[in-house]
Amino acid sequence: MARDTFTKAECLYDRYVRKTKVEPDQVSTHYCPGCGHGNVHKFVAETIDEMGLQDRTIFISPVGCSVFGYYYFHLSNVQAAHGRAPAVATALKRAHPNSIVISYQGDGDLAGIGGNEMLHAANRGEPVTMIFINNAIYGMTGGQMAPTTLLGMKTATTPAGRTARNEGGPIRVVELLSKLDGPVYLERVALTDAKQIYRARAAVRKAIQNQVENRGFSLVEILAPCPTGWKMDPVDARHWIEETMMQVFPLGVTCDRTKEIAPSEAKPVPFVHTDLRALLDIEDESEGFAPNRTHSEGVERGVRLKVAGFGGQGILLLGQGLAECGMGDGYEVSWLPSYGPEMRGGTAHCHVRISERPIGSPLVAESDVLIAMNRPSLERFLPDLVPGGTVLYDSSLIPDGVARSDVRAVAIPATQIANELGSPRTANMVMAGAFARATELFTVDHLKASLPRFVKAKATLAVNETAIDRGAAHMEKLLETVMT
Ligand SMILES: Cc1ncc(C[n+]2csc(CCOP(=O)(O)OP(=O)(O)O)c2C)c(N)n1
Ligand code: SF4
Repeated sequence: MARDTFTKAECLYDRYVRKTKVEPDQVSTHYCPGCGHGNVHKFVAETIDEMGLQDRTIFISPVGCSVFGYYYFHLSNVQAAHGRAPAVATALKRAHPNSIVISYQGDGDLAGIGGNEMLHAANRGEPVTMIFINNAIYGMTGGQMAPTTLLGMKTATTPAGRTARNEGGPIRVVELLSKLDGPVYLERVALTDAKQIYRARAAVRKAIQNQVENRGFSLVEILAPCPTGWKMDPVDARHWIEETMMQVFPLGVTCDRTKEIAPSEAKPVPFVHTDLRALLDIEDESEGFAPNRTHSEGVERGVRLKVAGFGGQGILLLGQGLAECGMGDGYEVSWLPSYGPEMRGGTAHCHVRISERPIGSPLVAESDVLIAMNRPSLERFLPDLVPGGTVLYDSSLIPDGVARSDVRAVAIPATQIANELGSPRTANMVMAGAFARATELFTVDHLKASLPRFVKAKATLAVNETAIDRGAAHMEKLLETVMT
């Protein structure tokens, strides 16, 4: 007897292991009952299985309810910043032309904050697949108006209903993009009844197939229910799409040039290597201390550093200075400042990486070294320091030390030394000197030579140099004590 067996697609995880400690191991998704995202995840996953693309596919999840795509898809996953998925997709596809890049976005993400990104990726005809979930609302944040919200529709931000005069009319994405030369395939489908769901599945399949055959940019807009945001039950939500949404967003293909373009092999986009400094006519500031590093043999040198303190202590400058100096010394470096309420008196911090190898991410989740310039910063970032790591802390402001016995705690009275120099703001450079001496990633002389690259007030160069020397000397003394 013939029997159909329905199984979960291979490229969806068996169990959805989440970060949360409350429900770490789940068989259900986080989506609300009746939500359209689940359907579409299934189409994408089944198509990838059918076409044998699991090892080649990179799924880009957006900011929105589908942000957790990586909990479900057993693929390469990248989670993009709000609206930036088309730019991320562009970069990934250009860097890995043989990969299958799927940008999956909601209407707030794709047509709102990321409207420009979407438009230009389509206009450039990037050969990627974009799946656009149009549920006429910002689902994740509680139902605010989206660019696709219908006129008259009441949302959290249009309590009296959207009006053309105040908010403009709903943006019809596939019609808009059809006026461009870039796209090869644009279609709007809907998750209403079985027939339309089947069509939606076929459209997703075609958009992915186009990429496999390297035909060009494809986007499928899917009218999807958001029962929670619409305050409807799942059945009414599907009817509402049919009766109301489809009047404004008619289903159908708005562009199909697929047949005009022969299948081909994806080729890398030629990348022109240019001497940017020469091109931009930038003075070579590194003159005087040209990179002098040869990569060390055996042990790889480098550091994942967090620098933290309060606004006004020159925390970001300290991190930037160490990164600048590392760069001048031939290291790969990154500096990631954290801006925010910290600027107004709370904690300020930055992430710095200095490495002999290319740096994958500027984020420092776990640090090897922490420079803590006040107590709140120490408390906040000490847990991220790896066992055996080093914390340099300003003992003038943190007199009671460090409450961890598995790390090396080094007390540097940075503020006191800076005060002795008559320049309290140089406490950061005292720390920089101590850091240079402690890590020996670069010499103290080199650090001083690089000062003009990041200290703008030239009149303060001399006192900053002295502060570096004092920090290094203090560290030297501590090291001597340990050795003897
Ligand atoms: C830069 C930035 N701005 C705003 C937000 C808040 N935010 C999170 S999700 C979201 C809207 C998502 O709506 P949509 O793209 O329609 O996806 P849905 O949740 O409906 O699937 C917003 C505005 C954010 N996280 N980041
Ligand atoms: S809020 Fe809407 S889009 Fe988000 S999970 Fe719930 S039903 Fe889906």
